[in-house]
Amino acid sequence: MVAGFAGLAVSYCLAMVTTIRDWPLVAVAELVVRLTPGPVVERAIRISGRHDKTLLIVVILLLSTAVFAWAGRLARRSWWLATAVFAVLAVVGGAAVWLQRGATALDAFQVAAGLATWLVCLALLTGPLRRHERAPAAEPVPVSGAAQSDHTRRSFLLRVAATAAGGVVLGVVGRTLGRSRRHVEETRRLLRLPGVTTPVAPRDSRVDVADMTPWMTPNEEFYRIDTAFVVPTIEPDDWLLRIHGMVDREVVVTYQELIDRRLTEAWVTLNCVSNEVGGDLIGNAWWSGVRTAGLLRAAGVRPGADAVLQTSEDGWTCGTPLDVLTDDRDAMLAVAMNGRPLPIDHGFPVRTIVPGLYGYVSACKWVVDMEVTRFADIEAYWTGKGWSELGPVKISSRIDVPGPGGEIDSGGARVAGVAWAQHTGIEAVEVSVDGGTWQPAELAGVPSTDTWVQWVATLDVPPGDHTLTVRARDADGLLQTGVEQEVLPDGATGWHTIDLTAREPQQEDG
Ligand SMILES: Nc1nc2c(c(=O)[nH]1)N[C@H]1C(S)=C(S)[C@@H](COP(=O)(O)O)O[C@H]1N2
Ligand SMILES: [Mo]
Repeated sequence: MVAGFAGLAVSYCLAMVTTIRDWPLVAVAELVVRLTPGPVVERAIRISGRHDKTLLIVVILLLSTAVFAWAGRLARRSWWLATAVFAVLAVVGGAAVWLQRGATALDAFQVAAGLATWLVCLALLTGPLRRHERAPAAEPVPVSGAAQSDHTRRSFLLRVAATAAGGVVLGVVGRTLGRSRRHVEETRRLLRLPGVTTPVAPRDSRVDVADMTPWMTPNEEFYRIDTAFVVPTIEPDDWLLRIHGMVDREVVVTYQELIDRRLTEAWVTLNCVSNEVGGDLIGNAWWSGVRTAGLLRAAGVRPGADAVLQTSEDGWTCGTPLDVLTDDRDAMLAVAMNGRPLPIDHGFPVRTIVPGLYGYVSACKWVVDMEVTRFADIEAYWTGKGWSELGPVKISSRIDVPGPGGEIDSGGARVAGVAWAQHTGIEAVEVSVDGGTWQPAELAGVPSTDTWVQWVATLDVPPGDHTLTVRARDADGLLQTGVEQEVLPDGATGWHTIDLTAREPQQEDG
């Protein structure tokens, strides 16, 4: 039973901390309600009154307890039988979670972690007991039988107490953190930000190719990278940004003061320095925020400074060149992403966005502190781990359609992808089949040089297996290098190449 509760506690804590949904046990309760015929549900509600849901959860908890106890007894005979019982419970929980609206892999992970806890705790708790029971009574034992039995009992009770205490602690932690996350999520949902507009992607920004990546990345699909196990949950009313260091006067801004300033809105493509060639750690969004240039001007930057050390509420830091925060680009303290207040995972309530730089040197989420300083005097989170101090993005291009190993029609198929060189812009994209001559691709439109651009090319290839390679040229005339370099220390280089198979086009019937 204790092992069972520990597993429930783990899945509860994970659900509370990582999502705003309820935990797997409630998912099971919802599934039960859904599978129960309507009249029965109505009757149950009439009998139990407003407490129907609580009652159902209590019943499920009691039933689970009975099953846990039963599994424990089975474990006495065979460890595998007990494992099977827990596995069945996990499958039920997993199915219930999976059938919820918008379930993700994260929800499945809670169930998996719960199952793992069940098995580990069961092994830890019953192992010594089973060994003890199995020891033939007649066999001479080094210590007297009674002492041995005493020892086993004591260590069993200690393990039970430790496991139970761990479960209780996890429950309390999950409840506390979960409550603040849920509260912040509520505030965020109700937040109305005057001046934040709904994104309208430029009409010519998309190439007309089936299954092509959307030009605007929806918030839910935007890649996420951070070092936070538990993301900071900050109420806008509690948020403060301090700008200090090599400035004439320290500036402290509240959230209200920030959004009362003039808002800037721009399409900016953000990508991670850890993005491999052909990788998907990149997204394009409509950001609304306040330009950092004005705020830094208000603070009065002293001569000699060349960097801003940004610190997140959770202590993560990045060093950003001062000039990119003060020149005429749309470097901003963003409060909205794609027309909605920033998602918590993407930095709510305020994060920095700087066109032209990788995220690790610029895009501080949950930003609360900006210290104007000198690169020579600081070491930021990733630069302390071997990553480059400066992180301008590199010219890159990617093939999206077809996917690797995909199929196209021989003799005239459209292939497509994206290319980016933020704040410089892409001038041309070229493709090559089987290492042959480079042929120009057609580019879709862009609102500025700060976003990726979609490209499309028509291939005329004979049936069979081929490779397709893409490369881009930026607006300064610089050609994307084919030299392959890994992501460390300042971003991968090399041309994206995929294998594909060309087939005879299917003859249309009639
Ligand atoms: N507070 C905080 N901000 C952070 C990071 C982090 O670990 N913590 N990671 C950075 C990195 S490496 C990237 S690529 C971007 C990713 O932003 P996203 O998760 O909104 O896509 O955030 C940056 N900002
Ligand atoms: Mo990153």
